[in-house]
Amino acid sequence: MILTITLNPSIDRRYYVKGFKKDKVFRAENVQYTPGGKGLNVTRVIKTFSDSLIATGFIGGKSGSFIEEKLDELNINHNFLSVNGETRSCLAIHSDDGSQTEILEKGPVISNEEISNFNHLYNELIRESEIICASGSLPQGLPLETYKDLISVAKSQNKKFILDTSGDALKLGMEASPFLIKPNKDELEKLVGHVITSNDEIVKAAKCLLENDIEIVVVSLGREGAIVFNKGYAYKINVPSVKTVNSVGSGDSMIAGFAISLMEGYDFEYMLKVAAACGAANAMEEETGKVNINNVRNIINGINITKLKI
Ligand code: TA6
Repeated sequence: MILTITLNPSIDRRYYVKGFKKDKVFRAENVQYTPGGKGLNVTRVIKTFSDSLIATGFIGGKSGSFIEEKLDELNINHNFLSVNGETRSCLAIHSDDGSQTEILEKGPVISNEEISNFNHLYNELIRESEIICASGSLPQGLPLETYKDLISVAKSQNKKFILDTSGDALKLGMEASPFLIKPNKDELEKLVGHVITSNDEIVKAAKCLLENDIEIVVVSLGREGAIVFNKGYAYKINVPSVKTVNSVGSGDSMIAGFAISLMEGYDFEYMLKVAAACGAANAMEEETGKVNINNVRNIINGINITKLKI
């Protein structure tokens, strides 16, 4: 089973606004509210392929209830820790010029007691899970070492832990050697402390990350696909171009593809294709964190992988 962790979930509010500019008043033409936060986007894509899944994290207030109702409607198993704070919203404003502007709230302040209660819940839920996916930012009140501690517990029980976050939470999480991380180019530059301008520099930077005893390093490159590093090889994944409607959540969908592939025991290169195809298929959908299985299958057939010794 896959356990997804969303410590800072969100109601993702997506607006389509023609001619969007700052300092003006607009009426949104198309509004969508979805249970979001990176981990819940991952969750909803996993659900497209398998029911062997449970979602956890912190949830609070009316926004939290909205999210739990939506997950119930989607028949997604969940067991969140209720907190006093209010679960946040994240806004994505899309416009006819193809732009998308995101405004991400910080999320609620989590108390020490709530953190302790979550750790007990996590230790319960992890028993039945082979793969753990933790994605997204930390809400206020959580120590920057939170992911590092969760990974250490998972590794002590030989569970595979996939971590998709950024900044110091990622840097510290890496110290516990998660099974897979997926920094995008910006996150990779922050990790190595310098600008990256070529694929050679990506390779060099990723090799440093592999030294943390991380099994798989995925550097997601948006429309350029991704470069995956594992056991002394770099795999450049070339994805066929797709009609992009909304690319928000594509990185999360890629994580879902890796989790599903690990659970199903797919061979390594097929896993790369599934993950990259999920990312591309998500961009074809208006809804964040959604893929159409037929699109995933068609994209897989169009993917080629270049394998290089590093
Ligand atoms: O990756 C897209 C997205 O998950 C949005 O749906 C929004 O929820 C945002 O990222 C949250 O990011 P964060 O890193 O704060 O968890």
